[in-house]
Amino acid sequence: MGSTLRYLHHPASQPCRAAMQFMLENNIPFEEEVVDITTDINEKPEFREKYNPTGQVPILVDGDFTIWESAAIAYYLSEKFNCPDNWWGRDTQERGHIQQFMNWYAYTLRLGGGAFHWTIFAPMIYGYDKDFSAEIKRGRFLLYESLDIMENYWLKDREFVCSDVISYPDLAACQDLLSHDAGRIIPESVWDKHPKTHAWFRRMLDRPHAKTVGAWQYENVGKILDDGVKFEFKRKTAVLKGTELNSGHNHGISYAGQKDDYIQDSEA
Ligand SMILES: N[C@@H](CCC(=O)N[C@@H](CS)C(=O)NCC(=O)O)C(=O)O
Repeated sequence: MGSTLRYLHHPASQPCRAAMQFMLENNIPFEEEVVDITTDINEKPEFREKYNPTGQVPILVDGDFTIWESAAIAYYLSEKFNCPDNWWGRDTQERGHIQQFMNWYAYTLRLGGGAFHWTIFAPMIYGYDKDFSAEIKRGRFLLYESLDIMENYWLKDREFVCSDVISYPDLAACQDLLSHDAGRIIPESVWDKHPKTHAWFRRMLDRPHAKTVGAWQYENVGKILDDGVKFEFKRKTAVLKGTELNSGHNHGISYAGQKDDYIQDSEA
């Protein structure tokens, strides 16, 4: 199989954990390298040029081949290591459903991660005196709407989100909800309205590798919530990009209403 796979990630990151769980579930050998996204190391031009122009993790380096986007990493590895076909679909319809889920998830459940990010990490990044209630509200709206669709569509009459066997979307969705669980974002009253989703989530958490990749998050978010621990964030930008309402506390990213030379130039 050639060179050692390098997996650049951070354990607080939902997509990083999902692709890592995929590797562990499939006994894929890799070496992990934690990228400290509490700093701006991943925003530096050298990092972006070498690994990923978006600066985000996870990233997989396989010899002289580099790939980013968690689902693409898992798909690539599934092909490379000839993993069992339950992960990316056993037939045309299952494969279609998996693509459907991953497209839906990217702009719903994933962005609902803002509920966690703006509640738990944002105060440490931007300051405890800032008001993130609008971001949190938006995140919760997306999260709860996603839970409704999980309950009434994806898990309506299936054991796993895309079929009767586990597939990659189960890992992706589970790891997003794991952050909310660690951050105690979802009240019991909301879980009670989503019994199938809650039961599926508990089943997913029982998988040994879900526990392995999720341990850091439960431990450290627990310290924040129970012991008032404050992690030092050296960055001044959102860790979960795309969940900001405006750039008042997110330097370097354009937002509605901001003067944007690039757009003006291309319109000229
Ligand atoms: N769609 C991407 C999302 C990756 C992502 O959101 N990574 C976040 C951590 S959860 C990150 O690297 N944040 C640091 C940053 O944006 O600077 C994937 O699935 O890989």
